[in-house]
Amino acid sequence: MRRAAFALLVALVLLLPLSAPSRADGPVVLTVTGAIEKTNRGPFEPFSDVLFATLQESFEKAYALTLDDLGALPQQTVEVGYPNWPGPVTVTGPTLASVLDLVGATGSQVLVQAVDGYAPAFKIDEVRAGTFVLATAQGDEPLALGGRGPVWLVFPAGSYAGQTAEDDSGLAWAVFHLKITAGE
Ligand SMILES: Nc1nc2c(c(=O)[nH]1)N[C@H]1C(S)=C(S)[C@@H](COP(=O)(O)O)O[C@H]1N2
Ligand SMILES: [Mo]
Repeated sequence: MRRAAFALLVALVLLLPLSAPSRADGPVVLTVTGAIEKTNRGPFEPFSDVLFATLQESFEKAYALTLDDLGALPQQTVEVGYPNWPGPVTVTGPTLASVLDLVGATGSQVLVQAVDGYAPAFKIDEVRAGTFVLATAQGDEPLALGGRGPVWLVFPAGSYAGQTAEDDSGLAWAVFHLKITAGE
């Protein structure tokens, strides 16, 4: 009996690492940090997390996603245009809200940070009420790093209070980091 209990304990300990949410194949393209309930990797590590270090970002909790992870979420296609663009674009990807749900975001603000350090912030209430897409493809073409990809935040005009029809400034391209905070 005691041996059976011990065997059960060993089995449980061996299974523990498997209970963390797993990650689909391929390189991580997006990492969510901050006020989140779920994690699938460890805290900030300065040598490997070098882009975070360069942008003076650090974190305790993080959830890393590959393109396959993003592709496994429900996909939303939107056509969006702004006056300074050559024309409307049709992009596809998971909604920002679905990624916030996946990681159990508990804060009220999300900072959407791109590889060049560009980092607009949005109220999570407005993100949930609107159509904010973490686009990974334009038409049938995956978005390229060097172009607007691999992840481009796309939303139509009027998506947050005060956004004018001309203002496409919050549409961050080459997004690699979502930071969830309590907000102001
Ligand atoms: N990564 C990143 N995304 C960005 C920016 C930026 O500097 N870096 N500029 C923003 C601004 S201010 C505008 S107006 C739009 C359009 O800029 P673009 O012409 O460079 O696409 O992209 C937004 N997304
Ligand atoms: Mo801009």
